[in-house]
Amino acid sequence: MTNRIAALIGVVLLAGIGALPQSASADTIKLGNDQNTWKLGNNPGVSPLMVPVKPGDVIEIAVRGTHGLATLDNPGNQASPAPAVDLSHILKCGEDPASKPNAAFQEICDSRVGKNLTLSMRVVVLGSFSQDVHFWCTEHLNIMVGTFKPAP
Ligand SMILES: [Cu+2]
Repeated sequence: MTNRIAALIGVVLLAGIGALPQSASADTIKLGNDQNTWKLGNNPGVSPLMVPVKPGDVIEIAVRGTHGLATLDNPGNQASPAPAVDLSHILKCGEDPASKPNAAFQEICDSRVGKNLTLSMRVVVLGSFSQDVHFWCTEHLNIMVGTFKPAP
């Protein structure tokens, strides 16, 4: 316990003097929709939407209307080869990590009991995330697409 506290103090001190790179801090990435396009934070919606993320970041996906997110094997707006849903990129709640060795994201399984309910899902970016992962809307398919990209 003492070691953990000492390590924590060390991190705080390093952060205070700017020794830690910017990428050391995890961010919450808010992914939403603007009609039938994805949008990042308060920016206008575009398709395809590029979403820079890094390991440790939490992606919170909250939509208005009927939309959902599914990862793909190819860019969602690509003609050939046509994209297909490929959920091997995301470890869903309750799934055995061994069943998806290539997963770059993991769904966060937080209990909502006793909290205000929101129509959202959250995933955390895993340390294995190192290359583009494409996605589209489960309802609007190739007209509502995006890509999670390694943050520079
Ligand atoms: Cu949609």
